[in-house]
Amino acid sequence: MPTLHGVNASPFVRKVRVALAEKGIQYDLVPVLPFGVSDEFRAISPLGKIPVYQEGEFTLPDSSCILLYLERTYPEPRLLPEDPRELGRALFLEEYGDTRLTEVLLPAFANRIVRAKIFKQEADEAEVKAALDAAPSVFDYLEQQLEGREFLAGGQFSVADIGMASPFVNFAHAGEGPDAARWPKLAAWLDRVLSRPSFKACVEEEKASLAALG
Ligand SMILES: N[C@@H](CCC(=O)N[C@@H](CS)C(=O)NCC(=O)O)C(=O)O
Repeated sequence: MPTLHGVNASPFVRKVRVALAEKGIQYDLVPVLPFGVSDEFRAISPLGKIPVYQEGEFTLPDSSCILLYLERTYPEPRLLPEDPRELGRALFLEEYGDTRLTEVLLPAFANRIVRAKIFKQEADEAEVKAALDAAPSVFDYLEQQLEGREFLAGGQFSVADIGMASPFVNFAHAGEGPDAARWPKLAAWLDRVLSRPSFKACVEEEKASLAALG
């Protein structure tokens, strides 16, 4: 059985878990916290980051690389559009989710959950606010990308939806979400994507882990 190294509340680990669930692949999740990783872990993750996916001797870091590997190895159901332009769009929107969107949405989680609940330090609400100030322009962009579309690319659920929805789960854990009155397409898309069994199973498990932190 494949192994996934990482912790459940990471947006990048979640991307891989959702893809594995969509493709019906069983795996073991081996907990690795992304702080001060061991030399042994660094040997399979040169950047010291989670997730890393492992099948026997084969190891692969980086959620986007893992998703591409899974798509080639387990092609059904497809998580990448066939059309070359939609494929390019899907990969770019996944990248946007991994970078710009994460920059804006993760500070709330990093402060209110990681800092306050795991490290028992005071959340830096000024840092959260600075990140949230950029949220409207990012949400406007997403609202535009969803114009006339049920999913972000290729008329199907894809890596674009996985990569873009995943940081919103952390945002929700931190008590935040986009205003549905101002960004109705974004809110409806998020409901649609997060109500898939693949995402729901992750979110339920994460809520239980976070509740146990007190
Ligand atoms: N591009 C990487 C990003 C992974 C990433 O940043 N993971 C975070 C945890 S959510 C991490 O391991 N951070 C530790 C570090 O940056 O040293 C991917 O898509 O997997």
